[in-house]
Amino acid sequence: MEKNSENQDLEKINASIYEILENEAEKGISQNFSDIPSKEDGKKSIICVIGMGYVGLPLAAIAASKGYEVFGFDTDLKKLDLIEKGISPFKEEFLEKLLPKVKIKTFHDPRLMRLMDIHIICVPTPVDKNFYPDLKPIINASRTVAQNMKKGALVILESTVNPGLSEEVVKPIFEESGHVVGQDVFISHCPERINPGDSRWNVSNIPRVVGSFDEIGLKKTKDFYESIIDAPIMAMGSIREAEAVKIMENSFRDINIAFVNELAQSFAQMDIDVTNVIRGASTKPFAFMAHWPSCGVGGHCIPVDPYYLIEKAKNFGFDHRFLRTARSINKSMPLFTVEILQDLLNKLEMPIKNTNIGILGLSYKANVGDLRESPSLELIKILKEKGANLHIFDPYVPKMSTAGSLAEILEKSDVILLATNHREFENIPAETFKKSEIRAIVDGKNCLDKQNIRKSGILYRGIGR
Ligand code: SAJ
Repeated sequence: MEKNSENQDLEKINASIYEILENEAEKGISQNFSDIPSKEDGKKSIICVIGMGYVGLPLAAIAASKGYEVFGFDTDLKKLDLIEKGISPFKEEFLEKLLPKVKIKTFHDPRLMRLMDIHIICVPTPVDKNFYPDLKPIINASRTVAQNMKKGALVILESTVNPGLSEEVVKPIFEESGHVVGQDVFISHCPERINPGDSRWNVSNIPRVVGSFDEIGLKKTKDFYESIIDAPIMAMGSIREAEAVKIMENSFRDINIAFVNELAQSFAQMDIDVTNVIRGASTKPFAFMAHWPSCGVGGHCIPVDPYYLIEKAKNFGFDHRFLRTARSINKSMPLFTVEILQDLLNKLEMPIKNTNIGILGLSYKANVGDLRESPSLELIKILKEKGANLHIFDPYVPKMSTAGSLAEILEKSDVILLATNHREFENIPAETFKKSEIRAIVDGKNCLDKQNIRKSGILYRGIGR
């Protein structure tokens, strides 16, 4: 593009930006941007976080708490409205404490991105029904930034991607918009490590790894994360290595969970309580890391990320059969859990059909209300197909609960299937179940009091115990 037409374009964009500013401010969607400190004021870089979810919002909040001017971009206006008011759109202790104390300006007109120095892409990386990675969110976000950013900006991808994605997908998008990577734009990857519901580890204290296409991008990125996170930031040898770290750490977890899930299935035949065996193995102070069997592996990370590597390796003709096997074992756990329930009902000479079965927990993990890939959904699907009369209670997902309280679901149920180890369910006393005449319990997260429940005359089975 010749210089003068580029300048004309710049003028047009700059002019339109201030027009947008007025409109957005009028609509009340965004703060009045006119008080944006320019870089010359000696202020820190202006940050744009794309995707105000579990990953982007905590990151935006911590950057704002460290004095950055932070802008949150999302297409969900309702979410932006809540964030503007300092309200977290989802239940997350760390956020609910920090958000009211910081200022995150929100916007949804991408042309404002020209005002910003660092763009951090935190959009989801789901897999489709065939478990093939869906890159649309990343491609759309990258295009939006590429078409609206100012020259010299830093772009950091936090979303989980397979090794090679930044080179093969993201970089070309910026080049197509006329940016020379390493000159007009610096592109890096810093895989997210958010652990929802964790009261100890959060975005402010979890170590990170960063990778980039060039030294300048690597330094800018490392400097940025070191300025907001009180933990080591490790520079990887390439952007591809940084992408591989996240995939590896989550595949490691999926494989280890599959290992104990397989043991749970075999030890159950040998009358061995696998959770006691894991506790025993955990007394070894080195070279062992406990994982626990359960009714299934859910969430937007562990059951999803291995597919990125499985699919990527296929391009090179490599079959990650170990990863695939682990995935199939973990995917089989809901059905294995229903088979345990069926065993107990057979002992009571009760069919699944028309029996009142209470499902405790919908969320994929304890103390959060997140249904993504939750095993509970698979359990409900299987039990519905078998004609069960289901009652559901999850205090973190009231909208999808059919019972309004624990007391209510116990009253309505003959048998209980615990699918999420929320703190509200852990160690419910045996007499509580007894009083409600519960006849059998399947403990999908091995968190109930097996001994006393059995002593009270209720049939009890856990996963592997
Ligand atoms: N699960 C088991 N057995 C286990 C651990 C988990 O069945 O021993 C199940 C959980 O019930 C859940 C699923 O696996 O359904 C995933 O559990 P998770 O604890 O791994 O929770 P996530 O999905 O929030 O995973 C996050 C991940 N963090 C990132 O991807 C940045 C993961 O890397 C962390 O290891 C994990 O938190 C964590 O340690 O809690």
